[in-house]
Amino acid sequence: MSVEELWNKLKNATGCKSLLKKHLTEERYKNLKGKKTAFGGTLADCIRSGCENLDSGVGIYASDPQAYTVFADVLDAVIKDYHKVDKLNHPEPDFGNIDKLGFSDLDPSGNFIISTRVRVGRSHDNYGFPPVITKEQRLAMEAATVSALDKLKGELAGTYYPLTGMSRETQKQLMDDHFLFNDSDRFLRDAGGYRDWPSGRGIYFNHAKTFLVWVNEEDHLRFISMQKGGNLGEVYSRLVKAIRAMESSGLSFAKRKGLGYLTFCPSNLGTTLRASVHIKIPKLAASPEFKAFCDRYNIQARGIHGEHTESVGGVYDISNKRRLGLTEFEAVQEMRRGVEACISEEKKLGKWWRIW
Ligand code: ADP
Ligand code: CIR
Repeated sequence: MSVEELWNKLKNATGCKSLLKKHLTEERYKNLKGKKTAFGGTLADCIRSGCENLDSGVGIYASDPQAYTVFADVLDAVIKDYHKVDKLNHPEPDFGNIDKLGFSDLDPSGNFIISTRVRVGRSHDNYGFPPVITKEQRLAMEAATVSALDKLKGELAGTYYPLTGMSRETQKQLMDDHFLFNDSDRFLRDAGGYRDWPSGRGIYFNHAKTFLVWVNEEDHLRFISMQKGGNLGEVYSRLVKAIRAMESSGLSFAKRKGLGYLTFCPSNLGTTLRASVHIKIPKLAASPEFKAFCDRYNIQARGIHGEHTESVGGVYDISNKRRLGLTEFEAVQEMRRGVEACISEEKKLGKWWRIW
């Protein structure tokens, strides 16, 4: 579809609640429709997914790092709305003191939290995002990444497994165990996320599968630390060490003053950090107050197979919703407070159920 067709579809949509629909006004559309980034990215590349999928929550992606400047008129409005900030003055990275975090296991009883995961996204400054990157560029970026990963030592040392050539059974097992990404997100597909699939994609993990790197999934890179149970302190500290090691391995990551680290989706900008638990909260989740509860703590509930999936057996993925306008340490603290509140509320509801 041409940019005009995409725009008309969005303009005429009724019941569409996306941030794209809200912020791409006629005036902004007219001003931006003819623009192009140095990577060749257009307004159509940014809005295609949100116009094809009118049930999008955000609805817009950045075609490449420069889109945040060229299409700032609409992207800035979406970013402020999603992250609930008035100004785009994201602070410099601050991971806190990992030797003195002040939190460790959020669920020593082991009754609620099944596993804990913290991830960040990183982009290479000199490559476009999925709508514009070529197969050759993606392969070159994969090679540069793998040579940096090869330098990791100690607990972080591991092996890179390209998706090309990986058996379907191995892929399925890694996905079922929540380690590997899949290729079935229609929002990402329509944004160009699966072009030339599986070429240039892959996963790196250490022996214990507690540190993983996704290459060329939604973002150029995703660094992930995860383990069973609720020890957020261990998971977060491992991730911070990994980020520092990757930064000193010669890779340079896209970052802008006021926006923080750049990612494909504006919902991930800033810290790019999503700290999550898989947690058993069947009673709280069934309560009519659950949505308001999540909003109050700035947390987001997802199903257990990732975004846009359903919960299974009352187990939810609970994470910090905001990633921009606060430091990495503050984002993790926001998630910690939300998870502690979930546990305490679930316990309270459990008591009431027993009395009745
Ligand atoms: P992200 O945007 O953080 O990459 P997704 O929602 O796409 O997250 O999920 C990616 C994968 O990570 C999915 O398989 C999901 O089940 C898994 N995952 C997320 N949080 C946890 C967690 N706390 N424990 C185990 N797996 C998790
Ligand atoms: C949406 O707008 O609902 C999708 N494009 C997803 C937005 C946030 N998620 C993401 O980046 N993975």
